[in-house]
Amino acid sequence: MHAMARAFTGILVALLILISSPATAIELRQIVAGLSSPVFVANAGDGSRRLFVVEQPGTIKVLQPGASVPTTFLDIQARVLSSGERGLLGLAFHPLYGSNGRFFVFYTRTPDGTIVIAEYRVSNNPNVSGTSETVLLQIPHGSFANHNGGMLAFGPGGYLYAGIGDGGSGNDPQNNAQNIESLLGKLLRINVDQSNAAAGTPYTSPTGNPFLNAPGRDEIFAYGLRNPWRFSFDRQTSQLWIGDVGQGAREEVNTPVVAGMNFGWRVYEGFVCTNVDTALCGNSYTRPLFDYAHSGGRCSLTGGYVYRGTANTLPQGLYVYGDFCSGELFAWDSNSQSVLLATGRDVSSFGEDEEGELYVVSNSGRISRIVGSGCSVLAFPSTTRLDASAGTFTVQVQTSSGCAWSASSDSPWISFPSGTSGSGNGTLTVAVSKYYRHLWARTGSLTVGGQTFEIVQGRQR
Ligand SMILES: [Ca+2]
Ligand SMILES: [Ca+2]
Repeated sequence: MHAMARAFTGILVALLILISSPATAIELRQIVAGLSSPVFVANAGDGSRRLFVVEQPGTIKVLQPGASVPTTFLDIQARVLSSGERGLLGLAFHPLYGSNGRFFVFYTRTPDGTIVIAEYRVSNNPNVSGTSETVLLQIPHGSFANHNGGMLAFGPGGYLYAGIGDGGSGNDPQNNAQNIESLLGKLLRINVDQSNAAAGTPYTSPTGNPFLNAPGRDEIFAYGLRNPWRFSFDRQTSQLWIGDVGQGAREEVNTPVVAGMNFGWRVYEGFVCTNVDTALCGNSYTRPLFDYAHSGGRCSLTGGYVYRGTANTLPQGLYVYGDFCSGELFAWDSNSQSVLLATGRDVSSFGEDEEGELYVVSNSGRISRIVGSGCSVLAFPSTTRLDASAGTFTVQVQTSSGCAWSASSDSPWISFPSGTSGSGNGTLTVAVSKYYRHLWARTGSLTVGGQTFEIVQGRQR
């Protein structure tokens, strides 16, 4: 037995697995309930501090600051084909909405499921929209009901971006996402402040779009996407974050996004080759920033926002996103994923108010604001593996408003050579002693700022 243990010594690796338990740093404060399949919430950026809720069957509701009962802003149910992944899916207010009253919607139309991106204008009543529409884009999507995409947002330069799904079914059977003559499976970018008389469109495709004056559709900004349901721009840096919903294995987040990037679907799902086009697996597609697997009930990523709120509910610069199936809210801190909160809800979308505070949309009818629960402290592992049986690693601690934090452990083999407490953002050094009975793994726990991590050291059996 000892001989066998020695034989293993040369290849033994001390595995460190950090599993964050639901953090207690945030909680959800319900602001409105009883909605009909809400899929998005947005602000108009006009200083009114109102929130606008998109209901999938085809209405937009407006909620006054502090109110709990919304009123109807726009009702286009008669135009919308809604069921499953279809419906009224997206809304974006023009950057100058406060003066020009222009806003844009994304829906699947009745009766054929064609994707429509259309412009509306507010009426003389600021809480009621006009009902006439100007159609900008119509993208046939009649073959399958799923993977419509649905996000609209204005980005740098005042251009409108739209996320379009691959056309549906499994494995993108028409290979739309890699076809630059199709608008399916793409991120589009258009200028809605100019029309193109020659092309007969009420918009132009901006300089810098990769296929302008070249083969490929002029509206395309990036491609190789499966179902970019939600994307957002960091309101401080303008960096674009795309949440691309995966198929049966991997959910992925793509950032930063530069014109002409090909994110690899249907050849790649996350970092994994799908083997749908095995010969193409060696091509150099743009890899995601990160992906995660379908485990623990996770199955569909809901892209979110980089937190820049004025209330310091969360650390500045944290990317907050979720999973529709598991109901978890996650944070990405630039190198790892942490569970912020297990909500148990069907998280269909996130949204931002004018102050940059974040909201969680539950498809079953509620919208809640993410609020701080006392001091907000988050801890992120900077590594998940140690290659020695004794060693140190660091945990990055981020806090709101300089909150104090402390760390502890339940195991004598876990120690803190640089101390167990701090205030504000900082680094916690954790040491683990050599584990001699390394045919077996041992488990301890580490608590930092109220979050508990499980540490497993030694061989996994
Ligand atoms: Ca072209
Ligand atoms: Ca990809």
